[in-house]
Amino acid sequence: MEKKAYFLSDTHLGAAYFPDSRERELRVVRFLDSIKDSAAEIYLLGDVLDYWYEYRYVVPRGYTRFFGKLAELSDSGVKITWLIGNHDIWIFDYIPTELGVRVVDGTLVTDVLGTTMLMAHGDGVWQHNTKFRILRSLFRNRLCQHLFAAIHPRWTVAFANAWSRHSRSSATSLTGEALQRHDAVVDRNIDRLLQFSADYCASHPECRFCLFGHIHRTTDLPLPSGARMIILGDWLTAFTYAEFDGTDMTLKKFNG
Ligand SMILES: [Mn+2]
Repeated sequence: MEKKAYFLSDTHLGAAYFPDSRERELRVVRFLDSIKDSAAEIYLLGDVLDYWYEYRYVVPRGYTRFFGKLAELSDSGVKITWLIGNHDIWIFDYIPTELGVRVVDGTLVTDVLGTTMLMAHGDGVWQHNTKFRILRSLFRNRLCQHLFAAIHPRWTVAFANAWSRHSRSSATSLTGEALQRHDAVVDRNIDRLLQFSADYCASHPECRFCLFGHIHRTTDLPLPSGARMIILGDWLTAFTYAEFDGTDMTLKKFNG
């Protein structure tokens, strides 16, 4: 069988603000199961888990079926790459060693079945405001991480879930003008990714695809170089993924 590469992002497993967390996890597992024979490579483009913090000797509960399926696929020879998003920043050595997954922080340019692609979660690709940049550097600061890890998880997990629930529910319960404003921000962010991709491909014509997550809106746009920019959607409401067969890239919806 011809081997393929698959791309998905923003499964936000464990998200407390979304109903049927277990069913969403099982759906991702069914998807991974459905591609296990055809997949040579799988790319997870961030925000795979809604919140994750690896301590040195313990890890958060949950995700058993998902982790088990990733381990099964990686043990059977599928190359799995997990790009860190803005929700699953704190992956250290547990997920790579336990699941056999390559974890990448930042932008990855790589060869996929003979084709050069650029991929990133999608936050931090363009120039953000000061608050965003300070938070981002605090979250990635080793000292801050050690201090955070010293607080008992009964406090930090509750805090993280509350924060996540607040930032998401303020985006999902919008109507009228507020919704229009939100959509305008999404449009602007897509434009920024498009500009970034166009600039990159202008100086790197070998790059054929720029792939992102984060935006939660499935998008497939041509770039001036002839390459394409693809935004993968999400697994909260869209259940979309991209499939690459070595020649063609197709955005698909998983109905299983
Ligand atoms: Mn994100």
